[in-house]
Parts: sequence; C-alpha cells; structure tokens
Amino acid sequence: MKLRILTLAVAALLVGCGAKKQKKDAENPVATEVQAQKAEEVVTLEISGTDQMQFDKAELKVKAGQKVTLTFKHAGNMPKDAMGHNWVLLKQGTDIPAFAEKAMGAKDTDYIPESDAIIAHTKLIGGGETDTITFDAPEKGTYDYICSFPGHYGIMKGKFIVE
Ligand SMILES: [Cu+2]
Repeated sequence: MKLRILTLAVAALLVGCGAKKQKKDAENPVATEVQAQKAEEVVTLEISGTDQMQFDKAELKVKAGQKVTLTFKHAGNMPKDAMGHNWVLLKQGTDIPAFAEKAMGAKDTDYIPESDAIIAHTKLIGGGETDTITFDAPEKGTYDYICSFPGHYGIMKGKFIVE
C-alpha cells in the first residue's frame, strides 16, 4: 500500500513535470507568431546589379500593405559613369520605352526624370556601392522595375509583384 502511494506520487510528479514542459513549449509558438506578424508589416528585399548590366533578380514579391525596405547593391567594380545602376519602380501602365527616353535626358538628376510614373527609386550607384530605400507597397498587382541608366532598361528589368 505504501509503495503504491509512492508510485502514484512519482507518477503525479512526472505528469506535473510533463505539463510544465508542455506549457513552456507552448509559449514559443506564441512568440514566433508575434514575430511573424511583425515581419509581415515590414519586408526586407535585396537586389543587386552587376558589371554585366544585369539585375540578379527578375522578380520581387511583397504583400499589400507592407512597408518595403529594399537594399540595392552594385556587385561590380565599374564606376557610376560607365556602368551606373539604379532601381526604379514604375506605376502600372507606364510606357517604359518613353519613360527610359525621358530618363536618358535627365543626367543632372542621375537619370531620374521629372515624372509621376515613379513609385520609388534608389539613387544611381557605381561598383561596390549600396543604397537602401523604404516605401509602402502599392496596391495588389504586378509592376515593372527597371534601371534607368541610358541603354540599360531593355535588359535590366523585372517584375515587382504585390500579393
Ligand atoms: Cu543599370
């Protein structure tokens, strides 16, 4: 009888420990969920341009309502004058060749023309440089991004998808 009580006590202790451990484990998913919610408010993107006149990504995806922090890097070595790059996000329906032509004439402003077609843009950078910008994701849809340095937009382009 005494042994049985002891056994029960040990069992209870084990169950108690188990319950405590379970509770501790349950706390972590909650913390993770809170982190996930925070992560959804702000999204961090990275894209780079090269000396071969290319973006390393043809597509970037975000969610509607997110604040976007985009870091654009020039992964090459060439100077800004010869192989400068920027990242320009354009409104839907923009006539891209016409925009690029206008950009070509805007050397004084680093090929960012006076235009209401621009949603966001980085500065023009040369090899080894980086620029980070923050902007609000536009409404759901697919948008184009280009590099507006003269002659680059035909190759340096991609899709910015807002889900
Ligand atoms: Cu470029």
